[in-house]
Amino acid sequence: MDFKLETTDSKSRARAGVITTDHGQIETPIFMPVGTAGTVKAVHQRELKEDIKAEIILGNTYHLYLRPGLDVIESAGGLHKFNGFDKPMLTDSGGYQVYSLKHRRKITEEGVKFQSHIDGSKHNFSPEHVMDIQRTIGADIIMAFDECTPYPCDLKYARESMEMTHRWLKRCCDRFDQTEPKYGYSQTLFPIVQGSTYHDLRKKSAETIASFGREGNAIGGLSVGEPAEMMYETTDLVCNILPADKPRYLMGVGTPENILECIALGVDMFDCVMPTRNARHGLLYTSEGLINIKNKKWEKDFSPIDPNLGGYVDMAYSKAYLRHLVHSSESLGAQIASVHNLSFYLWLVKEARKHIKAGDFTAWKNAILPKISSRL
Ligand code: PRF
Repeated sequence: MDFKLETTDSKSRARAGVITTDHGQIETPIFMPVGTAGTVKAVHQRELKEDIKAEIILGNTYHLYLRPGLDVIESAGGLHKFNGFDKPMLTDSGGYQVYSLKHRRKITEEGVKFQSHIDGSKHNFSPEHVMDIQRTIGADIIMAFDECTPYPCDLKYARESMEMTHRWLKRCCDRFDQTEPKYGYSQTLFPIVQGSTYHDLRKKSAETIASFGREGNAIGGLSVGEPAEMMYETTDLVCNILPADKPRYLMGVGTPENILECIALGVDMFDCVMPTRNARHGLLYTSEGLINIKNKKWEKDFSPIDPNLGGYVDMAYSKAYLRHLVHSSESLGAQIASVHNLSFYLWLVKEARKHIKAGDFTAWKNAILPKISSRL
């Protein structure tokens, strides 16, 4: 993997760059649609590439390991061959998914014992095992095994958890560096900063993670219920420590506003289930503001979903028709809304990139934020 920084904004710390992987290039800042089980829910690969213009998507170690299982993925020749998406992919390590299981898991120094949410079967994830699994899945960027602390989290727990995440990182790096990719293209490992909302812990974690000298770095443990201001403060502090010449990935973030504010702080990569999950519930992000498409207000609004985006579904379908589909629980409603919301997120980061390069990012951000955050 290679990262070239093209422009750094003079009035904020926003950056524009290009990541190159063996499956192609990613222009940053970028949003990565979430494809938990090897599919971005309700979206075809062709729509991902041609309509949404996704440059990289996410998969989840936890879900893919449980179903379809490594045997199937390895027999297919890796996840790219299995799901037909031939552009870059990233897999999350399971650190967050296992944390979300709450009652079905036990964390020790060795790793995590957990029960499948599918059939209750028992499994173990260790840092070494999670590296092996991600070698078999075969994503271009793979994530270290970490513990994502909840919010709020007491200082003692946060410190001990962070220290364990750092020891796990050493084990991840050792295993990763001793093994080879399985499918003839290269993979890279991103470590994850933790430390809850404690500034001294975050500083320590960012310095430790930076000292590993990997090709990119991630920030975890945020967007877990803390106030947005706290997330921005923590992101700011961490971005000031992580090396400027490597991509920075803020995990699981967030709203369009969160994304623009964190781009301003120096984040290059984002992922979040919000655009797809909200789409399935009828909440649409548009260039004019937020729309609850189920509202009666849209019943006879035959205007296109969002003419400013210029994407296929945004022009081909009206608000009234999409309202009807979502109202009737038609699966096409979820499809159109998901393609639309992801198109909006990708449009937003592309606009951000354009304005970083043009030198007017902050003015553009301040002008667009009230508009896209308003409720129509
Ligand atoms: N760790 C991992 N994945 C994640 C997170 C984390 O802390 C988050 C936190 N928002 C989202 N996804 N491994």
